[in-house]
Amino acid sequence: MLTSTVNTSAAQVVGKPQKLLDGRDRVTGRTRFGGDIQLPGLLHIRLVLSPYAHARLERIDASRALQMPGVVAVLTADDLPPAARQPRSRAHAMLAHERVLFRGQPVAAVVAATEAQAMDAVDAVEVEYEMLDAAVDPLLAMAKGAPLVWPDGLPGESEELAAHGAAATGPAEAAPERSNIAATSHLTRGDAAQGFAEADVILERTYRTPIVYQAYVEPHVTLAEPSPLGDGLTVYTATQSVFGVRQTIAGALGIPETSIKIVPLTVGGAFGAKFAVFQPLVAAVALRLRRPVRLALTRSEDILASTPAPQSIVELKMGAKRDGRLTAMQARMIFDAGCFPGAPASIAALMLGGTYRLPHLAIETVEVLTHKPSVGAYRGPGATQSTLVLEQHMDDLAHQVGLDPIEFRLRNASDEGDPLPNGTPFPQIGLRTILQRLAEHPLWRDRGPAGSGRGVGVAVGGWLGGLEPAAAACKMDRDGSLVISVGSVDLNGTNTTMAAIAAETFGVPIEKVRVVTGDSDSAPYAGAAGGSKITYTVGLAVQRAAAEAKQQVLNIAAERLEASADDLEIVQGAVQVRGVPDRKVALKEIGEAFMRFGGVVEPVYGRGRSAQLERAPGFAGVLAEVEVDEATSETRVTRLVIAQDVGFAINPLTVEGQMHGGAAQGVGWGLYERLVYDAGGQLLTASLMDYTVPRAAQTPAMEAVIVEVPSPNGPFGARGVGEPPIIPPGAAVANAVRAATGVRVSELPVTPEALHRARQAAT
Ligand code: SMO
Repeated sequence: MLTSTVNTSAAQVVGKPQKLLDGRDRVTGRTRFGGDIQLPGLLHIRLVLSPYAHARLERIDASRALQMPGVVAVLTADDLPPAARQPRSRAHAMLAHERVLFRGQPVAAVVAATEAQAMDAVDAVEVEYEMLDAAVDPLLAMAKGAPLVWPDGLPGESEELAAHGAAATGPAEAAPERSNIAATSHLTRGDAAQGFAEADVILERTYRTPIVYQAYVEPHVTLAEPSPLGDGLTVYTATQSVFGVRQTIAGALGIPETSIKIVPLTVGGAFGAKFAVFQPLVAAVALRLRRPVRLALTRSEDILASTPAPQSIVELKMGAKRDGRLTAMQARMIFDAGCFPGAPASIAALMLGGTYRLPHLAIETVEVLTHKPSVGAYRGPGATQSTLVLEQHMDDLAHQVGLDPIEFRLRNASDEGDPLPNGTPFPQIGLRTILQRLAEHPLWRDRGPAGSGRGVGVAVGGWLGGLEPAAAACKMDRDGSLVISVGSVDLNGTNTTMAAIAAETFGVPIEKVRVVTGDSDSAPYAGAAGGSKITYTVGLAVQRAAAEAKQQVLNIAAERLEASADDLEIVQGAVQVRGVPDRKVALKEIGEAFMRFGGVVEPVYGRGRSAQLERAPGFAGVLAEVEVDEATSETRVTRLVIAQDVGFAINPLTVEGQMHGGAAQGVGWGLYERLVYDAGGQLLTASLMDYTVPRAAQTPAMEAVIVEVPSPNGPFGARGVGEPPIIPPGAAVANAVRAATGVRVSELPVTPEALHRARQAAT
């Protein structure tokens, strides 16, 4: 068994800043994306999107569209596999059937020779709708008598249950009343009432967090091409999840997974939104027409029809003693899931009740369906919403008990062994270390008195970290260089991290390592690039693969050098006897020995596998300094410090990049970003003119403080780093606004209008 942690102080490659392997191609525009790919005979799909949030589809008349130049087909749900007409999930609901469930839902797919021809023909498709009342606001959607999103039963209910339901529950009157509540959960510990009785201070408030668009640079894009022979197809797609998207397409189309080959494309940003959404539709169209097709959404289509992060409404009550110890939490978290279930309620509950020690807690989560797009993941899903709320509350509680906000957090912060709300104890975590580092930082220490339009806020939050088995391969080439094969998509520099791990483990410079993300047929298994798990899981497999390849090389050299493999080391492209540098054999020589006709040495091909059993949670903390304009109530973040426990920074350059990018998005949560629907379910923010993603001028000067509390299981002690940095900044900014103005805006984002109103109400 290989141990995963090594003495990193002697490391040559890991822990040193490494430029991205594909950085030059990216910045010079040579990288090819899905929109650049050409296939012979490629047709283009454009979608007819529903103008209404809820309506009956009365008639779709494509006759005029079909006569337009270049148009090959106009397809509706009736032309697609049965899953489209009884969808269990958003990805299965390829085109609307009988009813539309949200503004922007795809209703028909127009296929034409060029994109422009398809776009013109979209306008010629005549759709008759009968408008229906829509459930848009989640609280109204929960009320009795609200229009139901699924009047005939929730999707995702097992077919077996539906088929046997009536018999099992007796007469129809006894069946539970239909509602838009898709799921509820309860997590309790101790007795919350007793906890509040023991409290000296109790704070109760309702918070709201917005619907947020993931705002990746590249809108969704997928191509599909039927196999020239047989029933299969190849799908080229910008996805986070090679094997997951294959499974989803197979399920939606009712064909075997093994008849589908997924070729993952370079992803122009994803942040959780690019698992499987439109791929089944594109695959179904390609198979139906037996022609290669592409669907590339425009920005507005992407905002309207993709899967944003859910809105939350959180009723939160917490109690504390005068000495600063928390006594109890009671919370009700309502997530608006849109038209299909899938909100991250359980992660949210775990972080809401797990970040601090709470002797008594009672957390209820409610997932509500509405006539809006079904929600998807967004970097730190659930944990971000929880932290936005919890950390505002903690700040005000600190004021009420009269403690420094960091000191108050330190008195309650969870540590190794403390239980999450589900009873699972935390492994070793860096939360307390981060709080200490923030407390010592000059931005906090010298922050001066609050008020006068300038303030500094603090917040911390964490991510539990994903797990999934993974395999990897490491082969040596003729010249002694290495090729690493992985099945994970490189969203954020992980392939460069894999190269560093392999180079360090094998003993070659990073320039001697290439990393290939294969297609679903050729790549070793890996989970989706999500959950901050690629370095932690695939990285361990790569480390083991490189170690095995190295052992093979040493064994080959041992015979040639008539030495024990244990006495050999790889130095400057050669295997040499330790301490006897002139007794050596070049890696090239070994490569030549097996890559030739009649060779007698087995090829160097190392394999590594991992199945991590324990999570490696990653915490981050933020100090944000803001200035609030006295006249306009506009908030500007002037400085931001982010400290993050990354376990071990295998590539500090990409780790810092993750911290900067996540923090910028976190500022978006706090101050700018919000998809706004009107009462009828019309989206009012369907362009980047109306939806504010922080621009450079709105992104503060940042300082990244890398904290390294090694994880026992990650390669070189690494933890996942992707999600944590987006989690605390929004609350830190809101707390800074509170410090600057004395006013708490409990509904995010803190817009100038909201802050102005809150200030007026406070005077
Ligand atoms: S939100 Mo994710 O894809 O880790």
